[in-house]
Amino acid sequence: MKVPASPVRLRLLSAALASCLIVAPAWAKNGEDGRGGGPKVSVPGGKLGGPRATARETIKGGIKGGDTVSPTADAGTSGEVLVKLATTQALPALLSKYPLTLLSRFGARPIYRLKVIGNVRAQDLLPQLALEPGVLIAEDNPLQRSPEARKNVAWAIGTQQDYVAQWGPQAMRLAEAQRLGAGAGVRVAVLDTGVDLGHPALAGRLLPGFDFVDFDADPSEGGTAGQPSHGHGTHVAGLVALAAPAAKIMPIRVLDADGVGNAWVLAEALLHAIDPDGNPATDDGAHVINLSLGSLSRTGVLGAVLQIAACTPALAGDAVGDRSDPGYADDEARCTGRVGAVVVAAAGNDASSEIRQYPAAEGEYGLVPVAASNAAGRVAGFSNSGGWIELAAPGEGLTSAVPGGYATWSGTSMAAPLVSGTAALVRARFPTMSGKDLARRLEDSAAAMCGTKLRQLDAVAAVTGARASAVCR
Ligand SMILES: [Ca+2]
Ligand SMILES: [Ca+2]
Repeated sequence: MKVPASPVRLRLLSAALASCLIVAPAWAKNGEDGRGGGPKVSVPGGKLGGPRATARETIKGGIKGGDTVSPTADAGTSGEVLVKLATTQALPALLSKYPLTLLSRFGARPIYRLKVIGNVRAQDLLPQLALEPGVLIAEDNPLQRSPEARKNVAWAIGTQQDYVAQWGPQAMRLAEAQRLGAGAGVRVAVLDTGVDLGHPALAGRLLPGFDFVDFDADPSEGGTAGQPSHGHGTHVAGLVALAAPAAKIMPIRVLDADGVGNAWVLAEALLHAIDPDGNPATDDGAHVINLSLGSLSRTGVLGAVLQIAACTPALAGDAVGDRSDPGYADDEARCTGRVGAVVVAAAGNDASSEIRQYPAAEGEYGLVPVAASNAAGRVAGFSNSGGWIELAAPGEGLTSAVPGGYATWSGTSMAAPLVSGTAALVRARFPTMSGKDLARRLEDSAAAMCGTKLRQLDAVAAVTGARASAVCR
């Protein structure tokens, strides 16, 4: 088991929601408080240290700190800098020239989390760092949130009956797809607020996970029902289980009960998901990774880690894709003769065709951004819908598990796990299909929707490879 070396600092949202009335049954076992660290502030926007050629498209004009989205902008974690270097040898020179100290490192890879010492501000160092020889990426460490936490979308109590019979699975033709297979043998990692490990909806479905918030092996949900994202991970995991009942779920806690984490923790968790035992020779990693979270700040380090997860070929000299340092040997070994993971990411709840939520909008191969649709077959009013998104899945008024029972929730966070579960159904039938091809298949097989260029997830078409209806319904 890889255990990260340093504690993570989380920023707590001040907005508390008086939401959820909840009665804890005997099988609910929470009580842990997931909070850590103090309030931290205000480093705007991620910055890439070099030109960035993305795999699928060149993304222009991401949201930057200070833009008009300030109420929802994601500040960086205070005084921290993430760097990706060309070689490990480049680090000592940086540490001697700048007021920086090493907090942690990604295994043997030349990717580091650094702390700024003294009164210097991280954002003042970034432009200089980016110009140093051997520095491929220098950026801050932006907060990551569940999109529902960012928009204060709470859940309402639901029932087990609502869970097993609801509109979403019907709209994506799930029952018919499951007659062809239920996802056996596939591992789906859920990087979220943790899960209720004792929830009946997840019984027999869970693999060992990890808690990157508290750094322990117990990824139970933290906090209490009054906190805006308490239950988020359990809800998401329940929807994966609904879509792929025979798949196994690896719960990894990266967000606290307020739905907040940061980019470094997310990157560490992604690496854990693809290789939980830290041995590239053993095939124990997730085939599908669900990210019902994000940030308005783009980060090159997360892009690099997504490429590692998807086994995207290295690209020497490219800020994100360069893996020429020997520190990436394990990544090459893991990908040799195996296919990469597919990463499914919520597109965000900003009701915008302009705003991009990252990492969903990173534009990497093997990454599927997911918008939310509603029961009328339209894009949900809260969902992002820009041209960088192709796929929508049911995400409005979905019932799933929460600690202590069931709840109905709306968000792109709920749409993503239905896509992840469908990806598991496809992966079970085609174990050698690459993450890149699987992502493409989910999008290409989707059904036309009226009034939008987005297409709706069709589980049957995804599994069979047929093209779904081109006529909107
Ligand atoms: Ca824990
Ligand atoms: Ca392994």
